[in-house]
Amino acid sequence: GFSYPERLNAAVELTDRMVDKGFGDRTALIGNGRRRTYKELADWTNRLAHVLSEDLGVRPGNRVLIRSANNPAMVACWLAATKAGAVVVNTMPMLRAGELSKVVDKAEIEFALCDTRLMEEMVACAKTSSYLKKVVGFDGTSNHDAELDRLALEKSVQYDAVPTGRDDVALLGFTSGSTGTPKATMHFHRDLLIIADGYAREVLGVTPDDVFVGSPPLAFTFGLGGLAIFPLRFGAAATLLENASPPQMIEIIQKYKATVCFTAPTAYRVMLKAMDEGADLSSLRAAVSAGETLPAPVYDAWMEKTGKPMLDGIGATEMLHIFVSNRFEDHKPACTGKPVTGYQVRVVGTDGQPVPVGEVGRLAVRGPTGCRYLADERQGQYVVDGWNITGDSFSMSADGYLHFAARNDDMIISGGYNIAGPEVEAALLAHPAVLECAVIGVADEDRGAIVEAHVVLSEGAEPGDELRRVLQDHVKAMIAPYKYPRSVVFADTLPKTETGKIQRFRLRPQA
Ligand code: 3SK
Repeated sequence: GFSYPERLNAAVELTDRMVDKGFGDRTALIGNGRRRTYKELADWTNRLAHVLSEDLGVRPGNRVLIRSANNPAMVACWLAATKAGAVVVNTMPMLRAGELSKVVDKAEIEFALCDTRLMEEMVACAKTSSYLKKVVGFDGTSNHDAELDRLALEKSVQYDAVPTGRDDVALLGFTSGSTGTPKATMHFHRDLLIIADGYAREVLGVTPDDVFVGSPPLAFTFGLGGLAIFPLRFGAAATLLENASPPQMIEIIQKYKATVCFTAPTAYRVMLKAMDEGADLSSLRAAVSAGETLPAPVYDAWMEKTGKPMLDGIGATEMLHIFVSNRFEDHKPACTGKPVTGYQVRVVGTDGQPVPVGEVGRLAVRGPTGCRYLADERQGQYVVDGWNITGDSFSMSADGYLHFAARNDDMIISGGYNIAGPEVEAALLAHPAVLECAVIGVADEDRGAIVEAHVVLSEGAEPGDELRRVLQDHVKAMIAPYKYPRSVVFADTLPKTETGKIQRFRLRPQA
């Protein structure tokens, strides 16, 4: 197990403690054209923490919202608020006032730290909120040209961080949920370190020489772990991109010789293509894929081109980070791997009991992190007898490997058959004409539902009836023919969340 002192402030461990351990002169963060050492980051966050405690009046346990794109200033604000004992809610820059209000109301947020470039919607939210007391701007470009930065410059670089308990709440991870009513999971100070000391140490073997890059927003726990907590816990460097498109990530990988990448399969497909055109990504030693299931062709192509496995993993905001993963020394295509040390998993039926080996059921997990929803009756559905029941269907092989089947709401029942939409997607993606696709079930009088594929074509492929038939035959040849998409819709783009997950529900006719 993991053991931490009773008094633990995770932000201190990631900054001042790293300086004490001798990492002061090493690079911690790179972003917006600047590089910060661990000493600079410790000083910066201490100054900011003074402002929060003394000028704004943030008290331990107060909730503080941070609104920003991925940049060093956002990391500094998160660490500073954590040092001040606040409970932080990181939010994505694209949220509108109405969405921010839902978050503010749910978490009863009193303080907001907002990149001045994103102030408009924050102010609109504050106008209607009965909870928000103060909104303060910071300069996301790190020129220290905003109120929070100006106040911080006056402060000491020494700060006595609030001696929080290891089981005090440090972070609220928000998920929108399929109904649109946001849910917030409470995570403790120790949880923030467990994901590093578990997954990042055991699976990735992070060292101080690593340089991280990636696309998930810091507002999403996948990004906060992968692009802030993991590098900072081990004295490594994180590069932060405000708009992490694949071309930008490629540029950063080449410029800083990045070694660990966190992103989703779609971005890796673009990187594979770029490698064909001469991009040099040879510095990467770890390519982590999560958020969407990793199609076997992407895994195969990466393996062939780099000689290294792409590490597919599954996590959940409710669990904080990845709890099942492939390993460098143990990996397979179309397989999510085995539980990360400390976690146990089982595949259960609707009665909550384990299903036979090889059968599809809901993935249940328990371990050192877990779901504690803030004031939400859905807690009783998510955690049953100590098991966290995730939203995904998996099967488990006799030797304990987990294989993704579908998100629970992506199972299609057609003509009496259970068809996992992602399996049809994986077959379609194996065809060179298909760049991206999403498979849904649409109502059908005869069959109850039919499989419908929404397909974005690769450059040069011609949409039309001929290609439609080619793709249908291709699927029939790859998997059981009854699974083929009876309807194929050609699309320019697919609806996605800001974190890159395809929103299949938005393709469904009733949406
Ligand atoms: O797969 C996910 O959705 C996820 C969520 C939170 C943290 C990490 C991951 C991979």
